[in-house]
Amino acid sequence: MITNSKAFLTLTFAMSIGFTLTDSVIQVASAKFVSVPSNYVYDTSGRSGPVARHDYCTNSPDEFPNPFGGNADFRGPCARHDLCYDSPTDKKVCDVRLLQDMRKNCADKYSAFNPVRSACYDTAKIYFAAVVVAS
Ligand SMILES: [Ca+2]
Repeated sequence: MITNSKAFLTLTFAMSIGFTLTDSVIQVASAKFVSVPSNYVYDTSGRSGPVARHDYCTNSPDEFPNPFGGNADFRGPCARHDLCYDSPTDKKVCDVRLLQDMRKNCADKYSAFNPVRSACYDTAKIYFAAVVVAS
């Protein structure tokens, strides 16, 4: 698990190499649940795609661990991120999309009035920072 100070450092690093995480970049219009695509084959044996490991979130947990109830599911966003890396799409576009997709699943799971939603958003940002550093 990534500590908060490491998350801060990685996030600062992500922003220093050209990411600008303004609200307009990460805010999403709809909170529709992002599922695992039907063409995604889960495989933990190693490098399964041309670039990405098809193991959902690789070095991070596949869910936001809600201490008060149900977890938000990040498998769909991570699976789409893996497929995006294997496509010609720019990595930065894939990374921002991952953040947007995780936020969608946070918003799908927790209402706007639930404080767990913002904790889930924070976790999404940490994951985002982690993939940026790992790539
Ligand atoms: Ca992966």
